[in-house]
Amino acid sequence: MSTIESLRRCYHCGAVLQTEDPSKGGYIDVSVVREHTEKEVLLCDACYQKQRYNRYPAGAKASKDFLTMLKDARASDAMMVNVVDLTSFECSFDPAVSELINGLKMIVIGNKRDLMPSYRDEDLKQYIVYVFQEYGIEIKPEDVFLTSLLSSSDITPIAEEIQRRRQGHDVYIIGAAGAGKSLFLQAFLNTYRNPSNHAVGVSQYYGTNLNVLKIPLDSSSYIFDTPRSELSNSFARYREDVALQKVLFTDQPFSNKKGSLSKGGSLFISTLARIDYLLGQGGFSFSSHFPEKVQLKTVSMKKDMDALFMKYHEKKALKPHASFIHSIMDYDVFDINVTEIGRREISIAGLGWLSFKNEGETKIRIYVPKGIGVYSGKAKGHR
Ligand SMILES: Nc1nc2c(ncn2[C@@H]2O[C@H](COP(=O)(O)OP(=O)(O)OP(=O)(O)O)[C@@H](O)[C@H]2O)c(=O)[nH]1
Ligand SMILES: [Mg+2]
Repeated sequence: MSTIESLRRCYHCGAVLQTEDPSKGGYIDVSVVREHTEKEVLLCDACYQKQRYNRYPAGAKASKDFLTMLKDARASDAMMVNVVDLTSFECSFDPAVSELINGLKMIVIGNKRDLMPSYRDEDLKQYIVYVFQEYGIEIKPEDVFLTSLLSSSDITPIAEEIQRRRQGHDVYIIGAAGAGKSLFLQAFLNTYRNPSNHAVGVSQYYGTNLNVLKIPLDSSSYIFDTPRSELSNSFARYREDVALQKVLFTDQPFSNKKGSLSKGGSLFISTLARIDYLLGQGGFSFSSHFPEKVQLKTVSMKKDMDALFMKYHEKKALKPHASFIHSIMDYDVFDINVTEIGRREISIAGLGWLSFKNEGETKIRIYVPKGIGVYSGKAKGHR
């Protein structure tokens, strides 16, 4: 009589587990099979890696109500004033939003210019165009305006441009949490005289639960300030952590520090994030851009880097303290494989960025609190 053997399969992808050929599906290291009983659930090595590493970083996600509002805006051929935080907008794109706003009349306000004085205006405008294009939104450098709305609120040229471009249509101010929408609106109101009998006020947007500020532009059109996104994938989501927000929402230029890591070494960005240098040509030299009061620490290869990182966290040895982190499992971990040659950048939503020159293949592992966005792309040019 022949025997029937039940084959073990990967719990995640369903591939039949095998220990012979790492290049084929379902491969699992033989030691893992030996260490686990027949009854335990097993993952093939590829799926195991994906469980902890290489998952996509959290994307920005607009609420259903917000999308309903944008559909309405699109149907009425409205104009978009898209406010972005220049220091951190790369992770703020929701594909559903991009699709709805692409092709509409649009200007982009690149705000918080004051935080990055070493960059040239033209380079920043080009960079915004490049990132928007990466997300499928076509804009030109002349659609981009740079502002420092915290310190200077004269936006007369921008207000005039909006009036000129909107062609009688409504205007929607959109942008990620903390980008500067409300400051923009305040600055706009400084230049504003109500030309209608309608009052300026907050009301519920038709068909949604959103409370929007409505400012009449003439007897039949309005400018809408849309509310903060509750679904932020940036550090702006930790609103209740006042001490942290004080450090991150700064009026001092980001500090630009040079540093380097040897293979296996790590950069602790306080304990808000961590970057490990896994693989590359020689050492990893970088230029870091974070708010001045975020303390950095470089560490050379350690047997148990996670334990050391958590020790720094528990002892509050680096500032600002990440009060919402309780263990290493509160971080998402991603591997970034950079193969494009030239100046590249890795940015962490709402925190800052690292730029570096890539000369071959560089492999970096990044730890961020769960739900925080991470972006890897071409670097912004700077002097
Ligand atoms: N340094 C600097 N900080 C700014 C600038 N604009 C905004 N900020 C900071 O960012 C914070 C948020 O600005 P808001 O105008 O409230 O942003 P918002 O887009 O309305 O944010 P939500 O309503 O939460 O979506 C401000 O309180 C400032 O601390 C700027 O030009 N420079
Ligand atoms: Mg606001």
